[in-house]
Amino acid sequence: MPHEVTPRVIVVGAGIVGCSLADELTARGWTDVTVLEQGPLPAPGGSTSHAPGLVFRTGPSRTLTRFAAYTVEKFSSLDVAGVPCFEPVGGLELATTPERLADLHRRAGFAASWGVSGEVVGAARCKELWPLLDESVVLGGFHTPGDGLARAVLACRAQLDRAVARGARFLDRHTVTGVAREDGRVTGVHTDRGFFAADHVVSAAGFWGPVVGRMAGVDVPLQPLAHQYARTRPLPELSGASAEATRPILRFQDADLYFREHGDRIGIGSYAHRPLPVDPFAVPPYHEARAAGREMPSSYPFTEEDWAPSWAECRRLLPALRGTEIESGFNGVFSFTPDGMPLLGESRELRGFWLAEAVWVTHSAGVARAVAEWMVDGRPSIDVHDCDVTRFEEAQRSPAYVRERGSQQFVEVYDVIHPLQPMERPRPLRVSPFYPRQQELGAYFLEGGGWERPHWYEANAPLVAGLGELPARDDWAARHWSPIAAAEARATRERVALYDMTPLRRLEVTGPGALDFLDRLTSNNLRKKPGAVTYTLLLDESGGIRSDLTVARLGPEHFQVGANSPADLDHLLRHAPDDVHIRDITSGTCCVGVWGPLARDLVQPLTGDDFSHEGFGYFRAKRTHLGHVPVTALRLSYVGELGWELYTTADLGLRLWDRLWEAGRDLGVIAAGRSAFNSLRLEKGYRAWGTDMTCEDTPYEAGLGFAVRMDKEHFTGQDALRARPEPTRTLTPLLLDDPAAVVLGKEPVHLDGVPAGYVTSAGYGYTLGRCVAYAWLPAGLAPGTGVHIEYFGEKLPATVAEEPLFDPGMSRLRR
Ligand code: FAD
Ligand code: THG
Repeated sequence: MPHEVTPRVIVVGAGIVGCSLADELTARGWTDVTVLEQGPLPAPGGSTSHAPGLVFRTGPSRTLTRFAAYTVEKFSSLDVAGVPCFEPVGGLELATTPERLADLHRRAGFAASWGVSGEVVGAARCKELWPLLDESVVLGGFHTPGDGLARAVLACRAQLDRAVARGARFLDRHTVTGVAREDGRVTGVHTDRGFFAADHVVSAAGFWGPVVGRMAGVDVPLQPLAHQYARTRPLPELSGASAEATRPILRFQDADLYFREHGDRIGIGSYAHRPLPVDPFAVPPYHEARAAGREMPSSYPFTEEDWAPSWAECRRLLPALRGTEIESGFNGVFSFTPDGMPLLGESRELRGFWLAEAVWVTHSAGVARAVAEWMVDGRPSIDVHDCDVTRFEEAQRSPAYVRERGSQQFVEVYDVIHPLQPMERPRPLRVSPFYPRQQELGAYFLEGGGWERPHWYEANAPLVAGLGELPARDDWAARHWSPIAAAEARATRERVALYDMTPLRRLEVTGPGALDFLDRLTSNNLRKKPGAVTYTLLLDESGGIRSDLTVARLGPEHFQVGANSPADLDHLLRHAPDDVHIRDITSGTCCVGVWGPLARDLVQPLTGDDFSHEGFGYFRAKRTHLGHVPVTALRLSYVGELGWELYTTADLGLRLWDRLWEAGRDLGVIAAGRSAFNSLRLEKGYRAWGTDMTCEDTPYEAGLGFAVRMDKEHFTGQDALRARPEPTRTLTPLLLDDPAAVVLGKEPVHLDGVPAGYVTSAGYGYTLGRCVAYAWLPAGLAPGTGVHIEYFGEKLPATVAEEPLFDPGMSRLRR
């Protein structure tokens, strides 16, 4: 039998991530795995070595919840000498304020959406679950019986043993000192004990990620911070405890604290203190840390002064602690990223160099499985785009940004975060050329991808009076919202509005091979004459939607691609042959959408070119001049109205804006923001990639089959689509029955009283007079079917609607 050669993999770091990854890789037949660890096994001194191991699965990210669910499932099946790697003691999150209690209902919604069982319970039940609580402090709790405690070091051991049994090697006391490369590919690593050749190197170095990254020339945008963890002396109330822990792991988010039992002691973690950033380049190696009297490199001396306020809160919640003191404590280091999510995936700068970093014990097994699948099969089996290391913009990778955002993530770890809540600093970071005008118009800015994005303009406040009665919103839905958005939506449908589309990613694809390349990579037919614009899908090999794009053919070998995340650029660059050139032109250019029934009346007088329907059809592109400004005009509209996206270089942007503004004055032109934009696109049924659909969904499931040409010669994902059976779930439009009701996204949808799916995006449809919600639901629900959307514990009736919800005859766009 021929000996099957599998790629040589080096994993740097034997924390929970490295150990899990070795297990998952070897389980998939990649058995040539060497894990190099600078410290001594089994507890080499990284974050895992002292992690208290609380595993709460629920949160706003579906991906993280699924990672965590797998960790629970996997660790539950592992033991070392009969000691299980997971204790399903349950989880309990407490509310001591009405706002938190409301938020627990929202979190219960996430749990239901992502398939975690849990319920919001009263104070008495909390007391029953945790008898040491002062019931009078507590308003309620969210109880998740399947959460619990991971024994992280044990789970390392168990997975290490399995990996070794399949052929993996674990070499401790080996410090990786360099990463070797040739022709843009990794070839191995240097260590203090020699060179190790490899086809793939995975950095699972935890908060040392930036150090290993620098060896490879790869940015690793994470900031290590210290976090306080302490144990009390034995409590008489817990004396005789035979088990390590029996009560649920406990969160007291209102005071930034969490708790677990250690036999008859209580362990307490705090995020209440000031951020304590640690320079990963300055962390001493294991033996030096020990020589300096520290337990391990990742644990720093306990700073009493930071603990004091937390200790008071602990004693308020658990009166039994008033009779005891802290026996031991430390400041333990782990990783924070600018958006709080892990860093996963292969570097484009250095092929074969992978990251699996900024990962909690909670998500470790799920992450390891996804990364192993990615390496072995070419892609993970679930959508991980919000963890993909390529997600950051250039402007989000500076050390200063990473430090500032990382620290802010620490501060906000347990905060109630509204889905629209922008980061506070550093702002403003990226602004479009129209920024001064937006400020003059009183823009209410939120932030996305580092960009300042107007959500509405106070200057439009007088228009609200003409709207008639608008339903009142609850406090939560009223955050980062204004009735002005309704007025802006109305003005767009009735007159004309300017939308700043500058943050929309633009890629220029040129060269002799450009057409073949884009045609092969995407699902629609691009073989059209210059001047055509095509809506098309970037699919992966299994037919899942990686992105949706507009491709404008500006010349025989010149295309402008309207894209979504930075991952799109990465994907195109990875696949481009030598005769194709790809440039991200987003930052050097700008875009304004001129949309509404009067858009033609506004634009036509500014140009000598024919902007009539006959002269400039729907989904056509033209290069022209508006006054002094050279523009590329694309006739399409994400808001579903007549008009154009007008692109020019950044230097001319302000001039363009001012010219349009002046020309539109007599037409009643307004500037309109993202809030109206989102409402209008939902009414039109236009999907937002990353929210409504991801690589887990086929075009047929997502209602985008019209953008797939199966009769094309060949494109990525085509074969898989042929093989994929009829959809069992589809992206389904819902209208809320009560004209005053609003949901915001991620809420569970109940069908016949049981959770059957979840809302992707939602927004009030001002033209329709109802809230529109898109949801993943079982396929084949007839329009008119009644469902319920759970919003803060309330079940709001909604009805399956027929698409498109607005202007089915396309009379507004094609004229
Ligand atoms: P690590 O465990 O740090 O492993 C990385 C390894 O890489 C280290 O062993 C290091 O020695 C090695 N390494 C680094 N550089 C090199 C090199 N150049 N050559 C060779 N080896 C190298 N998470 C939870 O889910 N629940 C919790 O309750 C929880 N509580 C926490 C409490 C505290 C006090 C702290 C500090 C963290 C807590 N965490 C918790 C976070 C969690 O511990 C970490 O996120 C997780 O352990 C990280 O695992 P890792 O494998 O990525 O990193
Ligand atoms: N403008 C441009 N590029 C983009 C977007 C954009 N790329 C990314 C993202 N947004 C893509 N999303 C859409 C979604 C819908 C439409 C355009 C871009 C759209 N669809 C019509 C429809 O579904 O009826 C037309 C489809 C067709 O004729 O094939 O307009 O906002 N430049």
